[in-house]
Amino acid sequence: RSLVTPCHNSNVDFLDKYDSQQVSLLQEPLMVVDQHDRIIGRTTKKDAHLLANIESEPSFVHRAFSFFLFDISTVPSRLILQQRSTEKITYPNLWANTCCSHPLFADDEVNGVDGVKHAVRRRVKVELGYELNLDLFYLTRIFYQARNIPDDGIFGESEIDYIIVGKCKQNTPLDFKINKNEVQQVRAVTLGECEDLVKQGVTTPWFTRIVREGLLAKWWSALDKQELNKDAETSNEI
Ligand code: DMA
Ligand code: MN
Repeated sequence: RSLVTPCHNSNVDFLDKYDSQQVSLLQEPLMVVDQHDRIIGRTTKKDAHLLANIESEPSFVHRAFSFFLFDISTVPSRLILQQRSTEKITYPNLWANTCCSHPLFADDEVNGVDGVKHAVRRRVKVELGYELNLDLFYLTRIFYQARNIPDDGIFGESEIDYIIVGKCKQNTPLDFKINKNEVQQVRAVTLGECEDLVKQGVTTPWFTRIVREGLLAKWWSALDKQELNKDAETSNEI
């Protein structure tokens, strides 16, 4: 298969209830990948997130990223969290890591870890109004599926998610110019405060899982030990 574009639900009538700016972004071209994260086709953000497509073809998976920016100028260090805007079609109003989105099916974003880092810089600029002039590190990839929250019966997620980390040494939130259509607010929080937000039930499913499974704590301790000075090896393990 060179092209995978399931379209069970291609009419746009049901999109009327969502924010028009967010609806227009559903036309973005995304990569469809196999279980080893090899690119096997191209789809749209809309088709990639339609539950009808995900549920009828569980192997219909797209490439995504989750970016974690740590402010290491304080002790303890802090992670920048964002609260998603009310306008987001998926997971509105919930708290998550610094920035999440998708590398596009486009020349400068299809090329593995480098392509994903390009997407991280692009989306941090769009969502937070911030030029990321610092090194980014690739840690691992996670396979992730979920229904939307609140569950609209229309959208969900089915993706291979690249975990990308950055370290900064300034009071970064003050430098952000947040895009209100994407983000309500940002906060710099300790690991304990992340765990509290998860307990309150106000975090996205992927962030909740990363915290509950101890992954965030593991990544955080790698920062403190200064271990994070290069990309992890990419392997076929996902
Ligand atoms: C999608 O994030 C990526 C993950 C890891 C769930 P998103 O819904 O914030 O994407 P976008 O900002 O492009 O709408
Ligand atoms: Mn996605």
